[in-house]
Amino acid sequence: MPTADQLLDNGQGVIDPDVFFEMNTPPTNLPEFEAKLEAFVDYHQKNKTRLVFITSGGTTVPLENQTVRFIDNFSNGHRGACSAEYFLEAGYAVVFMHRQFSLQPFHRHYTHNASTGFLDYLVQKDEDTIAVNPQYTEKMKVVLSKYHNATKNNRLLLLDFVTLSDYLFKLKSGTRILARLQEKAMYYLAAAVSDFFVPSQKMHEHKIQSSGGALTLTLDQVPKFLTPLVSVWASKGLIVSFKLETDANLLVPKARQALTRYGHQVVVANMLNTRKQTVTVITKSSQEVVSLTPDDLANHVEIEDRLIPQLVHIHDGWISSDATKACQQ
Ligand code: PAZ
Repeated sequence: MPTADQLLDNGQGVIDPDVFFEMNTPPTNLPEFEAKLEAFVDYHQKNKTRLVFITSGGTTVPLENQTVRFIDNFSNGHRGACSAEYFLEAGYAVVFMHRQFSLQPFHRHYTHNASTGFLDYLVQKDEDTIAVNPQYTEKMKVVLSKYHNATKNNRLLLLDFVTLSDYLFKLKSGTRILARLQEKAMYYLAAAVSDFFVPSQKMHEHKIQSSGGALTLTLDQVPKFLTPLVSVWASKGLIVSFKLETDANLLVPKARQALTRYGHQVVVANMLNTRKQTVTVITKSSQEVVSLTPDDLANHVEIEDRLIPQLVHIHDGWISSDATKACQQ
């Protein structure tokens, strides 16, 4: 088998996406992932429901094949979990492909909270009865009803990933399964995906020993998977990618560069420290800043409440432009 170094496609240390899939082993639960997704997509194709494939949370980069240590990132999946709820509200069926144990739609209101743990939401009524603490009942009734509405109508499918490789195999497979929905599918790529990794061929098999002294790591660049995603895997769907920066001067230029390089439809640009208050929605012909006002913040409005309707509107246009193209043929 060729080594990663022999397969560099452009002399800059980046391998071709196809080569990545040849050189890495698919996750063992890929067949189960595919079966669940096939059934969900079939169901919604028959019901003519629009479907959004959301990726959420961060990918890990293992340093050893038998992994003790890995590189991680900051993302806890808030953007993805929150967005899923607003897409459900807008009538979409949602595939929520998330980092295992990151925030999930609806559950997010009661998890990952530094001051309130699961048991704090409960009170003991008598020896045999436990109930929701009355201070949380009103809000919980609303969340529970929306959650039941999504699950009883089979409109929310939860699928997970952990490593970068796991994510990329599932992204490829998942987008190809959704491709049959053509323009009715939206791909909302909010996961924080590592740009660097250790190819399995270069990875230590066992736990790296500290007796070897200081550890020097060399990471390869992750292939640009948006290229095949836009041109082959999901070419008919509406593709929304995210661009995260910490330097405000780079944000819009890098987002525009991504649109030009990959040729997809929308980039949502956000800054690390203000991502919950402001995002910029960028298309080839438009650029709109979506921000929460001080009043919105005081009323606990979430930025996704403003962002998702805009994307649904862009999706409306995408679907009708496709219908127009079909009529003209
Ligand atoms: O998961 P989270 O709510 O903590 O963060 C969301 C986010 C910043 C990861 C997302 O909005 C985003 O920008 N995703 C793409 C990151 C990137 O440029 O790879």
